[in-house]
Amino acid sequence: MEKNLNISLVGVPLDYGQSRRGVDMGPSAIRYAGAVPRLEAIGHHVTDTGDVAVPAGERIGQESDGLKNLDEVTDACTELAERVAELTKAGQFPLVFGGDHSMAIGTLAGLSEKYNNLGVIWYDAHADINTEKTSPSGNIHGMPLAVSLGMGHDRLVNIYKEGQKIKPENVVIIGARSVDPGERELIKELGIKVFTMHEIDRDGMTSVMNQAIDYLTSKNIDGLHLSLDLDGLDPLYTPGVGTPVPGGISYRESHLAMEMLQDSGLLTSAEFVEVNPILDDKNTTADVAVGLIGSLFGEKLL
Ligand code: EXY
Ligand code: MN
Ligand code: MN
Ligand code: MN
Repeated sequence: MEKNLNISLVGVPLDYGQSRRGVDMGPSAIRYAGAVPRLEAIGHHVTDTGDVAVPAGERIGQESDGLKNLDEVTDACTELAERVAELTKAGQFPLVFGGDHSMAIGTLAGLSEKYNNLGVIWYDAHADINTEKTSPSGNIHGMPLAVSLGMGHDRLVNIYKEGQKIKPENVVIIGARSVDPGERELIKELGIKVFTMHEIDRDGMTSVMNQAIDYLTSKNIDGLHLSLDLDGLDPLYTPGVGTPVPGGISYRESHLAMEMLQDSGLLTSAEFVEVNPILDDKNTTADVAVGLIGSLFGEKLL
C-alpha cells in the first residue's frame, strides 16, 4: 500500500446491534486517540467525512422477527452503504470507525457496488455469522457476516441496491474462540476459512497471515476489506469492548498482522469496530485501535 493514500474516515455511532450502551461513542474515542494526525504523519491525506446519522429511537431492544432494533440498524447501515459506495467511486480509501459490528452490513454492502470479488478478513473473537434463526441473543452485531453472505432477514440482506454479496470462499476469519452451534454448522457448510486461536497458537501469526494472504490471493480478489473487531485481541489489551473473550490475540501479534497486511499491498478498505469507551480504563481500547491503524497504513518501528 502506498504511503500517500486518500483516506476518508466515516464514523458510525451505532449501538443498536447489541445491548451495552457506550459503543456509539467509539468513533469519538478513536478520533480522540489521534487517528487523523497518526495517518497524516505517515504521509496519507485524510478527510474526516463525519458520522453517519443513527436514529435516536427506542433504546430497549425492540424485537421484530427475533431481531433487536431492526429499524435502527437498517437505517444506519443503509446510509453507511451509500456513503461507502460514494467514497470508493471517488477513489477514496474508506476507513470506518464503530460502533458495534452490525455496521459491517452497511460497509460491505457499499463496497459490493465497486468490488465483484472482494476478499474479507474478519479479525474477531466471534464469527458474527448467526442468522435470526440461529442467534442466541437477537443482537444483530452477531450476524453481519451471514447477512453480507446473503443470509438472514431480507431487510438486512437487501439494505442497498441489488444486495450484491461477498462470497464464502473469499472470507478468512482470524482469532475465533467463541462460535455458536448454528455458526459452526454454517461455517462447515460454506467451507469458510477460519484460523481460530488454536491455529494461531500452534502455527504463529506469521504463518497464519501468510496462509490467509496466499489463500485470498489465490481467489483473484479485486479488493480486500479488513473488518477488525477490537474484541479479537485479548481483553488484557482491549478491555473496552462489549463482548470480551479471554485467551485472545496479543498486542504484538496484532501489530504483526497489520504490518503483514500493509506489506501485502492488497488492502482497499478497513473498519475498526466495537470500541466502547464506557467499558474501558481511560481510552485504552481506542489507543490500541489507533496504534494498529498506524501499523496497517505503513508506520515503521525503525
Ligand atoms: N455469537 C453471539 C451472538 O450472536 O449473540 C455473540 C456475538 C458477539 C458479536 C461481537 C461483535 O463480535
Ligand atoms: Mn446513541
Ligand atoms: Mn464482531
Ligand atoms: Mn467480536
